[in-house]
Formats: sequence, C-alpha cells, structure tokens
Amino acid sequence: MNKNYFLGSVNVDYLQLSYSYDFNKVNIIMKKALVFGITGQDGSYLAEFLLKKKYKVHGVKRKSSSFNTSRVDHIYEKNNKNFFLHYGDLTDSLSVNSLINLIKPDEIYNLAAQSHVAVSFKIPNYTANVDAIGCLNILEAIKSSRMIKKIKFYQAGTSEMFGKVLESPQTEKTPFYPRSPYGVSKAFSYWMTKNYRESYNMFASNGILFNHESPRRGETFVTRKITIGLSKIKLGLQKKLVLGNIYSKRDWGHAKDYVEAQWLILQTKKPDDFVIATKKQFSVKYFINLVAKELKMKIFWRGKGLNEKGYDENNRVIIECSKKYFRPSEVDALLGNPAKAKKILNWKPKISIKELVKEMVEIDYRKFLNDKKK
Ligand code: NAP
Ligand code: F7E
Repeated sequence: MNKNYFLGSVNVDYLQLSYSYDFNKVNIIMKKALVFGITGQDGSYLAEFLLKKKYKVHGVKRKSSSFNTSRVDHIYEKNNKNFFLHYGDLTDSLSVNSLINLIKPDEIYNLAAQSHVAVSFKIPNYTANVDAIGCLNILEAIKSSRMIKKIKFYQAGTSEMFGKVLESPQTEKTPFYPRSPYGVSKAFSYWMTKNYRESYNMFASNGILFNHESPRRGETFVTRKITIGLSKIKLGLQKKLVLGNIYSKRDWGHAKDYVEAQWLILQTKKPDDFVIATKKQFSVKYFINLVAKELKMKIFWRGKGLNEKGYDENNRVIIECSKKYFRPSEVDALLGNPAKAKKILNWKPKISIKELVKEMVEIDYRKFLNDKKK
C-alpha cells in the first residue's frame, strides 16, 4: 500500500490531530478521550469540542438521586455513536482503574472536582479527597496500566493556587500561596502531576486556568448568581440579590475558549504547564454593572464596604452585601499572563467579557421570561 496515496485519499486536517493511523490495518482509528467531570461546565464544552475533532468521547458521571446530566443530554441525543457515559467516582480508585483499563484512552482530562471555593471551607476533607487524592488515583492508574507511554493526561489546575498573590500578573513561574482547602488540594494535584511527569516520564500536563464562565456555569458562582438574580429582579420574580465581597477582582474568560486550551495542552510535543487567562481584571461590582447595562437596568450605588447597596430607579434596594457570603480567607485579586500559551500553543482568548455577559444574560433572561409566561 502506498502510504502517500492513502494519506492523500482521506480528507483529514492533520494539524487537528484528531485521528491516529494504523497503517498495518490500513484504516482510520478515532482517538479516544476519557473525561472525568463530563457533567460539569467545562466537561460539556470539552465533549462538544472533542466530538467536532472526531474523537470518541467517554465521560464519567456520578451516581445521583436525581438527574445530573442536563449539560450533556443534548450531546448524547446527537452523537450517541461516539459519546459514552460511564458511572464512576474519582474517590473510588477501583472505578478509576477499571475505566482506564476498559476504555484505553489516548487522552485523559481530569476536570472532576468539588470546585466551589467557599464550600471547600465547609467540607475540607471531602474536597481534598476529590481534588487532591482523586488526581493521584488517576495518575496511579495510568502508571500501573500498560499504557503509561500512550496516555496523555491533563490536570485542571487553577489560579486559586496563586491565592494571596506574590506577584502580578501571575505566570507559570509565580510561586503558589493558596488560600482555601480547594486551592491547597489543587496545588497538591499540580505537584503530583509534575512529579509523575518527572519521575515516570509520563505525558502529564497542568493547565492553570483563571476563572471562566458561561451560561452553563454553576448557579452558585458569582457571575451566574448575578445574571440569574438581576434577570429575575428585572422580571419582578425576585426582590433583592444578596452577595458577599463585591470588591474582589478576577480575570474572567469564556469556558468555550478555555476548553480549546485544555485540548491544545495535550497536543504539544512535550508535556508542560500553562497559564490560561485573558490578562484583564475586573471587580465583581464591575461585572454587576455590565449585567445591569445588558438588561437595561439602572443601578445607583450608595454607601461603602459591607454597607454599600445598589438601588433601582424607585430607590428600592436591589443589591446588598452580607458577611454570610464572605470566605474565612479571601483571594482579593487575580490576573493571569497567558504569554507562554500564546507562544507555544498559539492560544488566545476570543470571547470578550462583554460578549460573555451578553450571552449569559440573553439565556438566563429568556429562560425566566418563559417561566413567567407559563
Ligand atoms: P464544575 O462545573 O463544578 O464541574 C465539576 C465536575 O466534577 C462535575 O461534572 C461533577 O459532577 C464532577 N465531580 C465532582 N466530584 C466528583 C467525583 N468525586 N467523582 C467524579 N466526578 C466528580 O466545574 P467546572 O467549572 O466545569 O471546572 C472544571 C475543572 O476545572 C474543575 O476541576 C475545576 O476545579 C477546575 N477549574 C475551574 C475553573 C473555572 O473558572 N470554571 C478555573 C480553574 C480550574 P456532578 O455534575 O455530578 O456534580
Ligand atoms: O467567586 C466573590 C467571591 O465563587 C468569585 C471556581 O471556578 O474560579 C472559581 O472560584 C469572587 C470571590 O469563583 C459572592 O468572594 C462575592 O472573590 O464565582 P466565585 P472563585 O472563588 O474565584 C476559580 C479559578 C476556580 O478554580 C474555582 O473552581 O466573587 N463573591 N459575592 C461571591 N462569590 C460567590 N460564589 N457568591 C457570592 O454571593
């Protein structure tokens, strides 16, 4: 068989690396990805992204007493030949092992986590079991499989590892100073991933992703809490939105852009660690104002600190702050420099914060408008 003839006869974009070729069998084998955390915000976007790249996507879902697949149900309906869901849990090393050995994936994405920073103070032990030991369970399973050379591993690291930042903007070289059980657990996983790479020559890479949001963001994270809260206030379905620290600053991107970076991180020649961010920083208060503008609502701010309140045109309080939502230790300001990702991965964010807000508001407002009409 003439290899060149074969290559020329199939219409595949080699730069996309979506296929691997088994020339002995002279057929095309689709790459297989195993995604822990498939039912989450990033998992659902990553699944869509990988399916477009012609991967077979296997996702791990947890047993739940109610439905927990709403973010991926539409994917299953469209792609059920290439999209598979398996029961499993990151804290259950037996299930992690058996899934890896059953699926024999080319790439593993560990997106599974107890990902809420405030909640991690309430359940630190559980958070560490999932966010720290869970990653170790995957690394050990890869190491003890016969696929240590074949499998590429992505670990979902976070800007929360920088915590009380030691320099700004933060880069891959900035030392960590995590400020929550979540951040500390993720730092453990970061170092374990690096350690397994150096000790066993594994293809294991860390993304250090700054905040990224979308209409699929969990409803208790601040951006989604704001888009839902203000949409409901505008529609007369809610009177007030109660928040915590509105002065903290974050570097917010769109989850769609960030899952592309996760994939690119596994397509490099050598495993490595990358900061993924926009290099733009805004306060929670600024985000509220953007959402209000999109909803054509006017907010008048009065007072200072914990007593600062947002009023509507009729002088009614629609936003106030409560210590209830403060964390025992806060991360005041995060700002990432994605220069390395730009240089090596050719990655840069495409969606601006204004476009992100527009999309989130449109979807949340329409949903509650439809609910109201029912
Ligand atoms: P998310 O929406 O909270 O999704 C987390 C996923 O993990 C869900 O599918 C969840 O399942 C699953 N999960 C939780 N505990 C598990 C366990 N014990 N075993 C198996 N699966 C488990 O998080 P995300 O925003 O998509 O973030 C994805 C990853 O990136 C997380 O690791 C997060 O810590 C990290 N990260 C996120 C950001 C961000 O701004 N979004 C930034 C940096 C890093 P259920 O659906 O059943 O709960
Ligand atoms: O808080 C403040 C809060 O919970 C952002 C996770 O995806 O990104 C996320 O963690 C800021 C904080 O995200 C409320 O104090 C004010 O300063 O939306 P958040 P986070 O803590 O930055 C990182 C990168 C991750 O890795 C995490 O997994 O907003 N804030 N008022 C509030 N936050 C919440 N949740 N609720 C409030 O009412």
